[in-house]
Amino acid sequence: MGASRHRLTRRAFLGASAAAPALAKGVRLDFRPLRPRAPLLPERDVSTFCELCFWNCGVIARARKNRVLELMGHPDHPHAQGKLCGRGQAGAAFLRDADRLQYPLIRVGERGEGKFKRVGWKTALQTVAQAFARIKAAHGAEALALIYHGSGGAFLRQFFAAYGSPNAAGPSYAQCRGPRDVGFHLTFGEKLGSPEPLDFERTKAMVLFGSHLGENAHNSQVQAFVKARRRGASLVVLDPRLSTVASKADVWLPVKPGSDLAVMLAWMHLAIAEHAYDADFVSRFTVGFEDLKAHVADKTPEWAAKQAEVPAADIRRAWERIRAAGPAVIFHPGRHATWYGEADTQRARGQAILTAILGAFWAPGGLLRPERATIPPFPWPPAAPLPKDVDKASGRFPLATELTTTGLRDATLTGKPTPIKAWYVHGSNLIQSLPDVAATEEALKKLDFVVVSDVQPTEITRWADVILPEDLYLERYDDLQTAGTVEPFVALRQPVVQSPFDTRPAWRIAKDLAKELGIGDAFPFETFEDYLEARLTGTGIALADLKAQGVVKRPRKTAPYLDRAEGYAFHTPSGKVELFSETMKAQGFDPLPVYQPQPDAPAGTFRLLYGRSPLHTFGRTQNNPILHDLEPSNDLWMHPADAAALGLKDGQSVRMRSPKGRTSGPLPLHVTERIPTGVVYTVHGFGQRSKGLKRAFAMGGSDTEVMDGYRLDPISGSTGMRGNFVTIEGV
Ligand SMILES: Nc1nc2c(c(=O)[nH]1)N[C@H]1C(S)=C(S)[C@@H](COP(=O)(O)OP(=O)(O)OC[C@H]3O[C@@H](n4cnc5c(=O)[nH]c(N)nc54)[C@H](O)[C@@H]3O)O[C@H]1N2
Ligand SMILES: Nc1nc2c(c(=O)[nH]1)N[C@H]1C(S)=C(S)[C@@H](COP(=O)(O)OP(=O)(O)OC[C@H]3O[C@@H](n4cnc5c(=O)[nH]c(N)nc54)[C@H](O)[C@@H]3O)O[C@H]1N2
Ligand code: SF4
Ligand SMILES: [Mo]
Repeated sequence: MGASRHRLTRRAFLGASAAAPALAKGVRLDFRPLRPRAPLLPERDVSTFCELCFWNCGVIARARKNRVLELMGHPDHPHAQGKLCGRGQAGAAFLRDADRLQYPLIRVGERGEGKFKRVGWKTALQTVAQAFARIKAAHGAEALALIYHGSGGAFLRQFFAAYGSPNAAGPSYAQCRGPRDVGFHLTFGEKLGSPEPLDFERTKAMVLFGSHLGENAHNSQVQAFVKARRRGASLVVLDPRLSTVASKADVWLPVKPGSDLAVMLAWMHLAIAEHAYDADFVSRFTVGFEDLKAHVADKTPEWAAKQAEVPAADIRRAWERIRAAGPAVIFHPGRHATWYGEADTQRARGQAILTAILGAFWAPGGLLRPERATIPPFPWPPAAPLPKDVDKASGRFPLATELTTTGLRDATLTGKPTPIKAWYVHGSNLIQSLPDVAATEEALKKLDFVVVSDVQPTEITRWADVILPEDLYLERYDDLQTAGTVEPFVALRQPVVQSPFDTRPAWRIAKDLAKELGIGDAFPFETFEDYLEARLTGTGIALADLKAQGVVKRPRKTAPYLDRAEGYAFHTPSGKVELFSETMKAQGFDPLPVYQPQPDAPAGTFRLLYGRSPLHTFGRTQNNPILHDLEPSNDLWMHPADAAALGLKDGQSVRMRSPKGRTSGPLPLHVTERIPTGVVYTVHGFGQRSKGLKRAFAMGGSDTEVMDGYRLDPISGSTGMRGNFVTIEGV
């Protein structure tokens, strides 16, 4: 306020109040009366970590009373680096959303009809406990399946193990990173882990297969990528679509869907033909190089160019950049890798083999050796050994590293190898995350009992017999985060505010359910602080410090790079990096990655491709008030020639239809040359069919809804989802 403005005291203001009628007639007040302001309640900053996606970035939450005012990136948390992505910043908007699940519910109509009545926690938990006890008595505890995603899942898994069921799985394996994990594990004998341990800081070239960074908004990885690019690192992107990151590339290879491996084989061919591979690494640490050499002898860039439908000259141009950078090259292993079936594990093998022969394994600028903080597990009481899970009992997927969700669904439908009679679904909207929705719905109908623990009424909750509403991530404790790639660290999730509703954290639900079932001893702690204290004992970390700081970094115990002179015994059968995999051969799979072309789209249909939006995570953010405002719907990308042939115009509403007649949409058509003909593309997670999500309901279209099936990868057990073809119609 300018110095010339009147400052009015309360007395003067009262004295002037006679002028009020004149003022009311339109005289402008050029002063603001001074009113004694109520002192603001103090603000507090609480450290925690984000749950809007599984990057789990450290957050500093500013709160006053029971309100969160602002969420900020934690400066010391390696996944946040002081920043949050757009989704993370919008997290607090969930807290007072009336659409939230507010109290436990029990089904009153038919299963799937979506009719529920409110009950108390005691009734809800007793209902679950009675059903579980009944099923265990009749079919054994292995007839109970847990399907989970997210931080609270660990406690439910503990509950399932204590109660005797081995059948716990998440879509983050068979619908996400399964083939990648298996391909890298078969080659190096190491877990790849999350975040992907990529040395962006020192890299000289980055090669992305799909991996649409920037649209896929994994916070610190995007930041590291941007810094590497600014530093001058080369960028090669393979993607049939001109993704955001492809538009920034030095070389963009718009490969035909499913042809990445052909290009990789050509690069292996060039590396060997030009003696540009890392002969030292190859001779010290690998087996099967001569087999590989013979395998790629005829895989010239010209051969690959025919498969991938990109110019051979561009494959060579990309190779020149890779060659110049070696061994400081990142062949990004990808994350969502369940694309085309068996080809997926073979594609991951291709990425791993390139990493190896260029010497980029545990090397500066390539893949680095990740290190997690070692915090001893909670001293859980010993439990009886578990029987085999359904995949192991059926003997399928012997090379898989985790149980598959689809294996649980199959066992539910067929009763084989052992029947599954109940699902406990925690933080996973299976209607959106599993391809072949008809099979999921049939399985849900067939089950004796379904319990869903969620925070909002997404589609899966409609199928529940009992709904257990969880606290939101800003209202609860969860297990310690002990991640790390370069810097091992421990981070704490702790309540910032209290839930305004009758909701509870997963750890408490698991513990109380155990008690109801007479196995309360399986959770030998009273409060969550007791649990945390027990885990931190002997670590030198005080809970009070962790609460205050949110993140504690730990010194590394291993070097981030391989010491070649010292050597290393790889955890593979040969003790070496397996370019040629005897393990795969023994199981009847190609021991060297063989390129198999994907079929073209049948006439009149389009291959359905999908990806991410930086403002949404799967189907979990569409109803967030802020994110909904920013991006209420997805759209469907189509090439101008295809749109013209169908007589469709940019911006008009269209619907997707599967061969079995399942439809989704309407959603707006985006006519663009950024994708090839014969392909359509959309962002996953929209087209929600739950009316309880008042903002998100029926906005856009669901890719999953029109995925009639999947191409099974018999190596990892994963479900390739890009072999689905759809027709598009105007509405
Ligand atoms: N904002 C946001 N970020 C996220 C997520 C989110 O929901 N929202 N989810 C997170 C999770 S769990 C995951 S797994 C990741 C997924 O993200 P990514 O691992 O990056 O997923 P991709 O499937 O590799 O990338 C999708 C891209 O693949 C392209 N593509 C399709 N077919 C082919 C092909 O045959 N070859 C090649 N080279 N490219 C192809 C598509 O055009 C699209 O651009 O994102 C993570 N990050
Ligand atoms: N068609 C198709 N299918 C896909 C993908 C795709 O791109 N297209 N992507 C695949 C990938 S990469 C992945 S990782 C999986 C992801 O699959 P899911 O993990 O099943 O992901 P969402 O569909 O987001 O389901 C998350 C559910 O958790 C709930 N939720 C959110 N926060 C919390 C919480 O704090 N506590 C609890 N209890 N619940 C919570 C949400 O409301 C929602 O119902 O999907 C896979 N399936
Ligand atoms: S990347 Fe974004 S949504 Fe994911 S955890 Fe980090 S801030 Fe949250
Ligand atoms: Mo994923």
